[in-house]
Amino acid sequence: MVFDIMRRREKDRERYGDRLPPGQKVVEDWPVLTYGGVPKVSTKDWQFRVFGLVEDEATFDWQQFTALPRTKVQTDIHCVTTWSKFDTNFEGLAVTELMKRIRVKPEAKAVMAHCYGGYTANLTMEDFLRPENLLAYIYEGEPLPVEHGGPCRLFVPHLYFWKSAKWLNGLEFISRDMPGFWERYGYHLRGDPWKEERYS
Ligand SMILES: Nc1nc2c(c(=O)[nH]1)N[C@H]1C(S)=C(S)[C@@H](COP(=O)(O)O)O[C@H]1N2
Ligand SMILES: [Mo]
Repeated sequence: MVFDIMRRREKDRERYGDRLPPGQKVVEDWPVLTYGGVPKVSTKDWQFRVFGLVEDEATFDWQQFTALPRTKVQTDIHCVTTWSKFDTNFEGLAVTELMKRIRVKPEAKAVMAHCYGGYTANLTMEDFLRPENLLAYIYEGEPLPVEHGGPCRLFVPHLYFWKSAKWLNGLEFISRDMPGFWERYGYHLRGDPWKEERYS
């Protein structure tokens, strides 16, 4: 019931204090939220492409990609559908490490994440370049489960989790911030959970 849910959120807020963004409740499980089907891509066929406003386009296969340095991040995640999950452990290629290996043109102001299956999500350069952001392929020490975006997903934990595009297969550098898939359907262009930037 709506009233129960609201009371639970209030309680969680009291219990977890400033760690829980407004309007969120804490879950122990990890819900799956996917629009449409789950694309099944083996690591043998997987490709990741960097394109748009870059000096040289680049494509990585799984072997090349996973040979790059690996970073571990432990942090909380927040979904716009009001669940938050504390202390998740993700590993993968840090965005900051990827950026050492590509040359982005100065006019690039934003990034569009592209996925197997056609999903997209936009980020400003500032939101993209944060040190905790990953191209994640390990969760709790195991390969990222396919329903959660395996082989590889974007991981941008300071924004609502719809920005963490699953089944990532490309990053496109663009000259201005533009709406991705959910943003075109009324989700906020940025999605900061602390400001409750849920819908626009
Ligand atoms: N490719 C793709 N990525 C996606 C989605 C999707 O439908 N397709 N859903 C987004 C939404 S709305 C959320 S809340 C999170 C959910 O991730 P999870 O299923 O691993 O919890 O993935 C995001 N990334
Ligand atoms: Mo979501």
